Amino acid sequence: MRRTVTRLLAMTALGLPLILPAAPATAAPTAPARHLADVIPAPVETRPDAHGTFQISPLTVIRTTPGSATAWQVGRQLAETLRPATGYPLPVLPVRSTPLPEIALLIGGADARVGQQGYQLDVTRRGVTIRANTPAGLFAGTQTLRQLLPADIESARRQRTTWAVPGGRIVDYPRFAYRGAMLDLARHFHTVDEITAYVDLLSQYKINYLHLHLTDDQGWRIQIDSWPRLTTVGGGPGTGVDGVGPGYLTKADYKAVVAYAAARHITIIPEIDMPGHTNAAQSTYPELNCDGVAPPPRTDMAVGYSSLCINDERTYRFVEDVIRELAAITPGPFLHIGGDEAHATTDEDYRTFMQRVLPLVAKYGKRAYGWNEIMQADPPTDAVAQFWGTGTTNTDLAEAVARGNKVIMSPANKAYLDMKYDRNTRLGLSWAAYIEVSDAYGWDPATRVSGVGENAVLGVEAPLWSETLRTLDDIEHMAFPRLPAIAELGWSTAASHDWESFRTRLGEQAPRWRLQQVDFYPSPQVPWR
Ligand code: TNX
Repeated sequence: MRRTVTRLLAMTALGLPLILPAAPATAAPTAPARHLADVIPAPVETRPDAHGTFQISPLTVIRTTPGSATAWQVGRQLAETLRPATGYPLPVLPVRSTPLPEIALLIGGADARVGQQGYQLDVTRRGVTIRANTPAGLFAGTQTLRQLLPADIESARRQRTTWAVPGGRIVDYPRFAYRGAMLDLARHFHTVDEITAYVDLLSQYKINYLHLHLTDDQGWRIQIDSWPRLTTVGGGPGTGVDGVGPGYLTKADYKAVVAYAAARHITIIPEIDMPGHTNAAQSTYPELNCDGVAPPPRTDMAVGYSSLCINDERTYRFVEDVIRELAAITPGPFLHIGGDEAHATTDEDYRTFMQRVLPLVAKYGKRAYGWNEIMQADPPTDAVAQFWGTGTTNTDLAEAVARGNKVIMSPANKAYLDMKYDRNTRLGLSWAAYIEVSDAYGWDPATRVSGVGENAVLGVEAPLWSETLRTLDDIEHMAFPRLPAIAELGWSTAASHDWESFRTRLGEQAPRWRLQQVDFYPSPQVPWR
């Protein structure tokens, strides 16, 4: 690699301007000057310097910490983001210094506050320097840099002739370590291309976990070798709401999603919902039913009618096979075991089931994660509860927090992306609430539920259930613009929470989304550009 670098440098010094693409035929579109704080999520600290504007030019290089393959990888991703619209070569050079104007991505040397996920970004006339302790922090910094450039940077074609980055310093790091999104593949299947397109959008807003709801009453969407009919039948033709299946992820597909997300510093969390929400498995394998009779497949939207057979050892052989195979292809720390709406399971059976299953998650090296109902089973204190209630009290949850369990906040009437914006929304449900952008933004994860304070909250997650959603456009229309609201609640300080500021910054995202062809909902609450 060294040799390539030297050659590239020599080329750059000698004749690079000669090989630059011709200037675009059309005049550069005008765009307002960006400000350092015009970013979502809002950065912790910004110190603008009006004299420090940097212009990306044909000579700019992206320099990364020598010897760090991961920093170089972040540099390559940044180059790939910036090349189409600028038309500049932006070589990525893992070298100690260059005589050229540079965007430097450096491991180490940042403000001590940035921790494991944050970054420091400095812009002067001579260049941009992003410093972080980890590649994840560098990646977060490059997502900020992207938003500091004119919106045309998102264009797939060369657009304009000047690319200014506003001068000054940003020191930025998250309020919560966990900022998640969830996608439901069971009610309607979503392909690898759709999932990875969603990953691209999530990563721009510093989301670092994607939870995949892989199984439910309507469909089973992940290959399990020891129970092969789960996918060929349970994920086969006619599965999904309204019977529009088939669809499932092979293990190769799943690994491809994991790797794609990892390259964008997003960790995949798989969910197998149990002991309820299991009709797809039970209609495929009769032995998973207490009476040995497979119920018919279901393609309606009802919930709470299915239950695995709690006092049958075959159930636990099945569950252990699934957990073992899934853990083996999941590098992330969490395995989600569902546990919601088990209305067809008695309370006693529910506890019995969870006390058998929770140790299996640990046996295969994973940390158990489940909907808040799992706290009724007194799980070990490293188990994480996902709060999805609409109220502000939950005794089981508060007691679990007192024992030491941590919580992810997904209140259904605030954070559910499948809820309609208002009564006219074409897609989505409304059982929890209508959720306009101001509702999605207008709550605090650390004061939402009594007894669940800042230290008990690991973070936030925005679930997107797919009963009414089929296409990527459908997903985008429900997630945008509310997903960025949840992302800001997870990243930015409570002190910076400010609706007027947020809605203005949100409005400025619209030109980017248009260029990225994101089918967002143009909420009347937002001053769209
Ligand atoms: C409730 S939220 C469910 C899901 C539905 C969703 C629809 C939760 C843990 N369970 O089964 O898809 O509502 O909004």
